[in-house]
Amino acid sequence: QSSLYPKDSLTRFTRSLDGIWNFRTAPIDDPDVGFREEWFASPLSQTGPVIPMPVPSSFNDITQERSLRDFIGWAWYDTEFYVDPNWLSSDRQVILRFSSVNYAAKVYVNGANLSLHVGGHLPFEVLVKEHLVSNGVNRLTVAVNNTLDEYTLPPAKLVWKNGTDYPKNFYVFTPNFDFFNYAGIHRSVHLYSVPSTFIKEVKLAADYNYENSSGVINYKLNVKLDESASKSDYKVNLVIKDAEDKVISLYAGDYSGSVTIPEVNAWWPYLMSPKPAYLYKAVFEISKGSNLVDQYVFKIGFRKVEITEKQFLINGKPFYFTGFGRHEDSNIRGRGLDQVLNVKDFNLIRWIGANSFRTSHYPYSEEMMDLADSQGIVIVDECPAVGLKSFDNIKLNLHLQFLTELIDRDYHRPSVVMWSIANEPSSALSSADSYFKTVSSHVKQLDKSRPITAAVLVQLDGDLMSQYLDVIMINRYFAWYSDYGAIQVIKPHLVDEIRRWYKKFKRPILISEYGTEAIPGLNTSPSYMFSEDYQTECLMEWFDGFDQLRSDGFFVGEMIWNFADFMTTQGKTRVNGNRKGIFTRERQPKAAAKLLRCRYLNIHNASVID
Ligand code: E9O
Repeated sequence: QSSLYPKDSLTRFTRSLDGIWNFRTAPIDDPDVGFREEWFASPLSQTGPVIPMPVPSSFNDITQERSLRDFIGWAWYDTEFYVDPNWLSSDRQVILRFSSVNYAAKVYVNGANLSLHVGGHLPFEVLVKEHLVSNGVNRLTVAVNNTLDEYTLPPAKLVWKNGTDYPKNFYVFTPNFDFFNYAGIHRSVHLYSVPSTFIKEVKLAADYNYENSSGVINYKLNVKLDESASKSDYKVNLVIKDAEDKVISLYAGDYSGSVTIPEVNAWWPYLMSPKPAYLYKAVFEISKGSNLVDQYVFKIGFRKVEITEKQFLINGKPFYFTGFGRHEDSNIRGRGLDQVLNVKDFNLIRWIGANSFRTSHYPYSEEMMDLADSQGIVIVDECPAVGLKSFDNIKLNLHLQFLTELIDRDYHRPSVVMWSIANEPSSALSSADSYFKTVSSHVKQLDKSRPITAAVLVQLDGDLMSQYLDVIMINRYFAWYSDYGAIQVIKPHLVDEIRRWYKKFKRPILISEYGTEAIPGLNTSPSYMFSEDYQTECLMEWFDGFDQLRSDGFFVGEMIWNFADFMTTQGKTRVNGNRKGIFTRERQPKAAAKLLRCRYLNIHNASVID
């Protein structure tokens, strides 16, 4: 169940439970011991030895233990906190919210089991007031399971090796994807206080009409009513304020409605306007008589996304994606939320002239999405459907559920221009046809305003997914995963193949992955794979090819793989991770960064002088 991000307002008060929690893992050969011995019934430190564990963070890289880095199974966390007695009064509710726990989580408050949640990247919350006390300390226990298998999304393979030539309890864990399966409480944990009748969800869209510069807000409130209350007791107000906090519209309406504002500043992407990312505030209020009951404030941007047979349009103007595939990944923290890193990354994105990125291969933090909204960085919002090598109903149901939760969470965001429903599935299998038909019509039903896309890897002849996409994204690695060292194949392969895709499907196409690995400081002439020279020389060929395709008129963007080096599962092609970054994992530029910067800024007619 998705939810509004916890924010303070006149009626809401939030507190973070982030900090250093206690932590221990269940032994590999007795994964369920924590449930059997009820580790949630007392402080975790009384059940056995615990170590300090930061929240939010992945747990994998915090200690010096290989066994914890590679751990699979149940990991236990707990923390203690006090609650303001006013929070427990009869006209209030208290909500506990997790923004991301990878992969499955069981939540206990003062020993009571309140929630089991599945899915590693989307928020969930529970009402907790009746389990809290104000005359003593409260304990929050979370059991996290990071096991991925054929029944999870993303999927993986877990194989136990029982031969006498293997040590006891030896397993091989092989995800169907290369990025490291970081795990733990990855984003913030909030406790927040709301009135007992409160705004639970808002479906909110701000559309821009570029013919006459007007804006239209459509909304639908889902209000959780106090037991004794009825819907008609309440009035709904919507106040729109501009960036200077001036009220520009007051609307007394219903639980759903539509408001037109005759003249608005549009939300424009970075580099597409001297005044990008203009945000308004939409203040939702419910009141009873003259009493304000609840208030929630959104930031919104008016913009319109459209596609033609050839073009991707934002506010009626052709948009060309200059961007990246990315990861939430950094040293020590793994996939843990890090606001310092997020702000730095956005500065790098702007410095290099990127206007967009894809949230490969899972939903990113709401904090990151806020930065995209406020800085005009366009987002292709991807769900965690990576590594689909077979299709069945268990996967399909998870896939639909995660897409519903993602769209609930991000629907109001101006930065989000497309939903990406998968990355590199085995879309040539005959079972892929009905599978993607169902997924795509599910998304269409939830959002009619945004195109659907996905990243395709299979060949044109076999692919059964693209027919259900509005925009086709293609991942290609000429002269990297094939034709090693043969830089000269890149341009002809690219131009020939992409033209054939367009001829068949007649819809906008972009390259969502291409690139090579490069070890910074490794320089070779003539160029040789893994050197910075090889990466830059390949890029020049790709760029030439992109320019040829651009002149055809249907090619709408280039997203390089990857923004930065990132950690992977160990393997013979991985030298301390995937090194296809334009930046290192520490966010320093490789040689290719300057080249890419000149290209991106030139495309947008922006100055390359710092
Ligand atoms: C998905 C991404 O998460 N695409 C992969 C990226 C990579 O660098 C990975 O990090 O490995 C590329 C898949 C390309 C497979 C090509 C195989 C072709 C053999 C001839």
